[in-house]
Amino acid sequence: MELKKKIRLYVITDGRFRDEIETTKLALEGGATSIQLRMKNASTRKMIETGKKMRKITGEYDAILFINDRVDVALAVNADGVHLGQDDMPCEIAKKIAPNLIIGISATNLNEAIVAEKKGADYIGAGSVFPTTTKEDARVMGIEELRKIAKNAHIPVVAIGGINHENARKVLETGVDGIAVISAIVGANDVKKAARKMREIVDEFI
Ligand code: TZP
Ligand code: MG
Repeated sequence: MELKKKIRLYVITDGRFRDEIETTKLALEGGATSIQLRMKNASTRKMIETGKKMRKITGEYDAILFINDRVDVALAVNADGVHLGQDDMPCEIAKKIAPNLIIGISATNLNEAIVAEKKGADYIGAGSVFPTTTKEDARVMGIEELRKIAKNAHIPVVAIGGINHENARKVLETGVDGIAVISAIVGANDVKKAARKMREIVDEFI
């Protein structure tokens, strides 16, 4: 299946809400199509250990596994891809080191999205669409900037930041190819149900 289809419901782990492995299983059962391992304060050893387990589970669901920030960990656990922010390893270097990894780049505005595409990114993570408390330094771009990115990009665009079951339709209407979610799914009491409900919304559009 092409990347564009596989990123339509992209769930990102957050140990502050729930254990990464439990999140992976429940989100996939609910219909997530991509999972990202995001561990901001873990040791490399712990990240690899967790990523390996996630590799096995995502494989069973034919879902994509991304690793946040770390090209080395993505290679070590045989992930499908890596997600890099504006301060992480530059896209062109990551591509050289890991030519077979899918590379996602974060963009907080249209210009960053255009540059990411030029540098060879495979998809764009566009956000934060709405205010969020999950990422401390998140910059809010709003729906109109997101719409511009969705319209101008020639690579898949995944919207991120403050997306929940109430505002997801507004996000999907911009023409993005997927939504990335932390708190509205990982922070829910019933992760599987929250993922399923979100997948139903996504399926109305994509
Ligand atoms: N990047 C931009 S906003 C964000 C990240 C990782 C946090 C998304 O979390 P939530 O809880 O879905 O707003
Ligand atoms: Mg990063």
